[in-house]
Amino acid sequence: MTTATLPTVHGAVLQTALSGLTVTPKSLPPWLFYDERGSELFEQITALPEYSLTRTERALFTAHADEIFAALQSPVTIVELGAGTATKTGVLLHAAAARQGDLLYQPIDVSASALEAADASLAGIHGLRIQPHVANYITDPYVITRQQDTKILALYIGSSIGNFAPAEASAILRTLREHLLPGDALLLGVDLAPGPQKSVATLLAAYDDAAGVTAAFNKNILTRLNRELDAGFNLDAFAHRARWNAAESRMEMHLESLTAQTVQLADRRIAFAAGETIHTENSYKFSTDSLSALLAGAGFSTTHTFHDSAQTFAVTLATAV
Ligand code: AVJ
Repeated sequence: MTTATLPTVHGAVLQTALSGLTVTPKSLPPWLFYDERGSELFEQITALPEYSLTRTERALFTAHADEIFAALQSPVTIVELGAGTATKTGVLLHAAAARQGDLLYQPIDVSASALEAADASLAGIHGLRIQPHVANYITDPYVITRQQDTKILALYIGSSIGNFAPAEASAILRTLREHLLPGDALLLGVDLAPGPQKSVATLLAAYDDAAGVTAAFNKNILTRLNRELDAGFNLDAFAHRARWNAAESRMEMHLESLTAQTVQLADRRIAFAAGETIHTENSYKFSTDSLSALLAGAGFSTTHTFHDSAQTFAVTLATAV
């Protein structure tokens, strides 16, 4: 693994922050959440009572792993977009390695340290060979190793795709599809929209938990800009806000300026009106129909959809056509 990309990160953060904060409405992209502290806070979010996505997806993997690999009818090599520390992936890797004796796993992530943690935590799986790839799967070209007589199963799980607007989500899947051949597969995990058994209130609580971990996660973006760019954000002058946007079927996170204030950022002074927000995240919520349409538009056809009984989360297996 290489850390050669690190020196450019500072420049990217500055450029991203300036371009997001010098326009109206203000926004910062969610990738800025995931510095070391932010990644730690996200891990804490996944264990919160209000945030069921991670637990539900893991339970779906546990319940259906054998069915998933049986449906593929062939040995596979597993590729994962945005693998991170791959904590949930272990369930799937275990099942696949047990079926086929040996398994090549190709996690792709922008964070070399996360991939090192993945490597360490998966070391116990018998027959597993890990080939990590440090890359940003959105902006960088990436490579998938194809083994003889083996299908590729791509994983894009954790509702990661939910952070992207429909056009971008579709582009991510189309780029992935270009790496695949007909008969290869995609396993996509997405959070579902509110419905008869999933209230908007439940969703709001998942993004504004009682312990304040999500608030800390959101505000950490300002801490990061203070540290890395020597910006002058006063954390007490901003509040965490979570909103359900029904028209767009998405949760939104914002940081609301509690007063009129100006904040120094590099050579710019950024003015905030009282009540003005920085939009930091969209988290799109899907229906089975919107999901199938997204997949079909990118060259995949849905073969199996697994969800929990309350229909809060879905894991979809799709074939490249
Ligand atoms: C990692 C993008 C799936 O959108 O639910 C958790 C990130 N944001 N709490 C999500 C997140 C607020 C998470 N994803």
